[in-house]
Amino acid sequence: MSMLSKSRRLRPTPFSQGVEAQGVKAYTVYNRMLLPTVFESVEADYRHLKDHVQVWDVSVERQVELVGPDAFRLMRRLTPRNLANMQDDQCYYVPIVDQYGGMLNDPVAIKHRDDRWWISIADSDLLFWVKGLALGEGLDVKVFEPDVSPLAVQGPKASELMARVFGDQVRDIRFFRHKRLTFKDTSFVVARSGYSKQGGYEIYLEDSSYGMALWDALFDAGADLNVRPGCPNLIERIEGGLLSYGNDMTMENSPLECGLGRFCNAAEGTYYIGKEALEAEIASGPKQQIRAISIAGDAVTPPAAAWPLMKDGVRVGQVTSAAWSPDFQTNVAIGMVEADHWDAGTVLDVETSEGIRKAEVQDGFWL
Ligand code: THG
Repeated sequence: MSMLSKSRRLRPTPFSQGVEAQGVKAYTVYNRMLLPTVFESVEADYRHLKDHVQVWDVSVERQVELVGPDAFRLMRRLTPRNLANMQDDQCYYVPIVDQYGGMLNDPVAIKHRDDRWWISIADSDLLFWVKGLALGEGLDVKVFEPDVSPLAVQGPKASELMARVFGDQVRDIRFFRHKRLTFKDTSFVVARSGYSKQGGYEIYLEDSSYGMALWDALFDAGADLNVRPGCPNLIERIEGGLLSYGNDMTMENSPLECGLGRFCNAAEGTYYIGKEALEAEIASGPKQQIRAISIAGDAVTPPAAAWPLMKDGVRVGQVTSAAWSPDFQTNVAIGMVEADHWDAGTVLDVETSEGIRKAEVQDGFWL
């Protein structure tokens, strides 16, 4: 494959030096930064993630910070999710939709206080939408991208490694909660979260200059745990049903289509962008929806474009993520399927880049 020309627009991360030194083999571009996709091989990285512990440079999960008296008001405008009971140490997965109910992003919101929030974004320029909304509604809130870069520690030994660096308090952090913990002469927000189903943490590095010190501290402390650099793993995230914005859904899709209907529960009387459109769709039901899909035969080459799902020569959906699963001995996939064909057990044809295969709708992801 051809090379990627680097320039100032492809921003480095505070951990790039470590990622390069430890042998990253491939990157993707995400929020105009480089996100590692392979260290050893996708399958070797998968095995290691499920058995040990990995450190992931997920700085590409950029933060949109909201600060000011109207920060909470702006957050409520931004998402159909009910934020009324959210505590100051919680993180919520929040769909963000436009006035037509189309998904603009599927970030994690981190609440610090009513007047201070981070929105940890997926791959779209959400900052512009949030700044525009604050301006248009005349809200008293500052919206900006802070110098914050998440570093994820994922895998079954994540708690052990984190406890060695941050102390045993990390073990008390519950899922999607966060706590500020000291590191050298500073401190970082540490959350129990991350883009894998293997368990783990995300450290929100504030101040890039501490990046390599944090990176090195984790690798020094975890040598006997077989800690390695890693990254979101294609196979593991498909097995777990973790969606990828821009791949599995776009602005063309509603949160109901994405299977995120449980997060569209804003309190009665709360106005958010997209409310009318979502309420209409809740009444009629979505026309298509995300499904777990298995693809027959030997290992597929993962898709670089959507693969049509066909029934008797008619397109009834598409597969957007697919990979061979060593643990389940089948090709696991994520697809969007029309209502008439989305029941578990339905067999369709999928037009992969290497020919037609049988695809079967599953009753859930591989957990
Ligand atoms: N962590 C942080 N920021 C992120 C991601 C992350 N920004 C980009 C991207 N990932 C956003 N997308 C997701 C998708 C899924 C989850 C988190 C972010 C996730 N889902 C859990 C699940 O589906 O099981 C839990 C959802 C819930 O029940 O609340 O974790 O990974 N900081």
